[in-house]
Amino acid sequence: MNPVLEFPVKLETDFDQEMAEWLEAFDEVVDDQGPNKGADLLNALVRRARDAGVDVPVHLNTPYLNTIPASEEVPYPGDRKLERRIKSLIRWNAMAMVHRQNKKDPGIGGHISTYSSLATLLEVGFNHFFRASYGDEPGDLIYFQGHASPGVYARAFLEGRLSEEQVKNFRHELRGTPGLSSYPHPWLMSDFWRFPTVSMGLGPLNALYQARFMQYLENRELIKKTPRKIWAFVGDGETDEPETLGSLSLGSREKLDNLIFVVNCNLQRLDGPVRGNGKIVNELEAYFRGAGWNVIKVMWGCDWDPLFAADKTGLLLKRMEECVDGELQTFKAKGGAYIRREFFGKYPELLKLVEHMSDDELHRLTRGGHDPQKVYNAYLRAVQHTGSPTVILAQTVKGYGLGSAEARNATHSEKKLADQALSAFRTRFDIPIPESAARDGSLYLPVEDSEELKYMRERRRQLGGVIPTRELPKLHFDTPSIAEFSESLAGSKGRAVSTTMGYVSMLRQLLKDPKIGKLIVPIIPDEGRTFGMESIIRQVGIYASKGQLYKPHDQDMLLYYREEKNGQILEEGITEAGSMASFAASGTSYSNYNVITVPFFTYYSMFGFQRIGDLVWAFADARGKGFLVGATAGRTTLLGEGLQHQDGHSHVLASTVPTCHAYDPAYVYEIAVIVQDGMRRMYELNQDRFYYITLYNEDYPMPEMPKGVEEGILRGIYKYRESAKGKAVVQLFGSGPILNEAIKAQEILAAKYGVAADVWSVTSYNELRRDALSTERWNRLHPAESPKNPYILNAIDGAEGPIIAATDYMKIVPDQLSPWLRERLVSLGTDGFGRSDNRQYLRRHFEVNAESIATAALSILARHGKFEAKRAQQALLDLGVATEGQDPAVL
Ligand SMILES: Cc1ncc(C[n+]2csc(CCOP(=O)(O)OP(=O)(O)O)c2C)c(N)n1
Ligand SMILES: [Mg+2]
Repeated sequence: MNPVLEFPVKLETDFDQEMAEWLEAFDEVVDDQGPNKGADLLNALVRRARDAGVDVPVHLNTPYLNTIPASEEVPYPGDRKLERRIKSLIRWNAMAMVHRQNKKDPGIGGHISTYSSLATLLEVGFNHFFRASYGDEPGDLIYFQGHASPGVYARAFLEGRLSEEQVKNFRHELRGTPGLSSYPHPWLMSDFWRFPTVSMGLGPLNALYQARFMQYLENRELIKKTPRKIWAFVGDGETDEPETLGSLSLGSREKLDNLIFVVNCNLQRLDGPVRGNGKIVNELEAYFRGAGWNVIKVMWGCDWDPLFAADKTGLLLKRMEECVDGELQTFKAKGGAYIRREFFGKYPELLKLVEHMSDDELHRLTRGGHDPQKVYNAYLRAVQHTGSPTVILAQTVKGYGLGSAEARNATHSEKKLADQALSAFRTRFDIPIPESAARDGSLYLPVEDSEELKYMRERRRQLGGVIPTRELPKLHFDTPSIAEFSESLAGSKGRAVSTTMGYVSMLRQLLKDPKIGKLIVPIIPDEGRTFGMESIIRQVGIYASKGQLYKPHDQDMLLYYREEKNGQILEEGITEAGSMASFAASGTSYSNYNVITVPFFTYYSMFGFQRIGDLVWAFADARGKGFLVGATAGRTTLLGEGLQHQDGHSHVLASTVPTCHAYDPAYVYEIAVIVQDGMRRMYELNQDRFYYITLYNEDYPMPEMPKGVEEGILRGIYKYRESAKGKAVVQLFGSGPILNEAIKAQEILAAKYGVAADVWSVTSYNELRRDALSTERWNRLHPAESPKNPYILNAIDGAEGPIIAATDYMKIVPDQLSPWLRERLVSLGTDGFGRSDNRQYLRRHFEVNAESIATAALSILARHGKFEAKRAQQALLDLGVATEGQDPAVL
């Protein structure tokens, strides 16, 4: 029995006496019959108390102690001395790489205090837990705390995976020798890092959904079941991000015992304490426990064990529990004498408890996260635990070992150490380099056949190889030929359908494909019905790890709500962030699981980029592939929903992501061409890119694909309908459903004003701009050679007159081409806040209807002296375009 739980301290009243008897009886049950019977007894008592009307509070916190009592620990399996030595060398090199770089290049930055608090937590993992493979199967997936990257590099340096040259180029990525990126970026170090984690909160969220995706792949028999784990190292400050804690219940709901979070509770964030006036460990314990996670606290090192054992009254625990984190931090910052006076000194009994210890010994009393024995036992429990995910709350010291920077508020921003601190570091961790080299922050690499290097390598060999590494296995993918999309290419034969409907039937076809159908991962955040995806739910089922435990009320209907253990759809509920995390897991499965999966994440376009843009950015960094599909797109096409639903800017945001290829198709055959080519590029040609496609809910007849337009669709523009009335004097560009408005405008211009216009479908201004920029760059860099034309200019070669570009997105989308189209270009778009109304009124309001397009053409023709100005003015009146109203962009 743990002595600190003994009670009462003093038996002063009859009630104290009675309580002592109850506790003694309870102790007997536990001692004689085991802890389970103790728990039964307690539960029965709680039930009885509730029946009797006693208000029994729910406690989610356990005492401020290690969850695993010392008596239950197993001995450490490694060579503690050698491991400490290795860890010291890593600590040194991690610190030295930041220090020397900042000496050389002031302001280049980097972090030394995060890794210093994390070193033991990582090293125990590297030496005993993190498997790089399970036989032929891939190994554990580790999400590293981003700011601890110098420590991860320092280990790889000792392992001989990174050269001294590379390490010396930490944060110097643009020099002759490749350098090391500041943080985990697969884009920049594609054979090293797997997961971008440095934007706080994204790592834990992605890890959580990764764990679920791993089970999904197992349950769908796309990968073998292995004991593989996902480890996510999380900062305690990072837990303030809603993404970190916002989806915890998924872990327990799905029984993700393949997932382990390790929260590095160094009690500090960047500016100061995480919970100076409270206790972050208690707060997190309650949070995780409440969400059904297995919680293991690693609070105190082995050197506290004898003190706890000697403290028969529970006073030491009481003292710990009454300290807020701000005090705990101060104790570490101020040293042993202060700890004796302020911590132990509060109670004479506690002073007596430590009277045999020096001030220095008191200062060195270890926090749990720095004690390999405690950490090892926590990890062992975590990997053995079944039925729920585990969180390890490990108490550490920020800036551990950095002398004067230890546990200081400013430690996070410390980039350099003073000479004296460097010397002290060198002495404390016994780094065998001369004093002068230490002051320069020289790196230290032991000789090749040193005990340290041999031990490290052997440990990693036993664990299946080195970590982190990102692999790129050669995988085969059979892209369906374009002929297999024939239904989508054939048009709707006059039937009015939306691009969303066309896309859904295309997806249904793809899901039936005998070769790649099973690899498709449809992801929806509770909008399946909005997009008419019921038929897909019926066809392939919703993934539900438990199957369907109830009879759905609509079971008798054809399109019932079908959940299955091997269902294919990830129906995430109302979480775009969670869905995006699933998209990331699927979009990188080619590297993490050696299996290509093709995610189609279909969502309400407004709640995409602007809501979860940072996750999209991380997805691109991770070299994710797949299709983001923004449905109910367009500020005037989505009717009725108003300001917070009508998306007129996601294409602007999409344009900011370098690997995102964004398309705004008008017709279903355009979508088919884009999707087919996209699969070919991503999975056959292994291009690191992904797609954003907007879909609309406006019904209109889908034409059959004209001949020879494929290249234009993919590159961004093709002529859709030539003027029927002689050579055009004006060009009309349209995208999405606004293409139909351009066609109507063409008819108005011809019929009422005798003006001939061509109509072009612009599927992607973003693609056209990227092509033009790269051509222009080439021209700039090769002034002696004849200049090349960007695709846009070649495409419209010979087309005369001004260009009216109309879109359901902001004017800045077509304006992207203004450097090349210059004064020819007039953009009409939906700048401003949306409104609740129908399409007719919305398009009139935003001036993107056929009448606005036609009059814009007349207006610019008039300015160019090609049309009578008065007639143009009259046309505005005749066609009902308000000329004196306020600009919708500012309304
Ligand atoms: C989304 C986001 N906001 C802000 C930052 C800047 N930032 C970098 S580290 C840090 C403090 C981290 O504290 P904690 O999570 O406790 O990690 P520690 O370094 O203490 O282990 C902050 C605010 C960031 N990286 N990401
Ligand atoms: Mg912290």
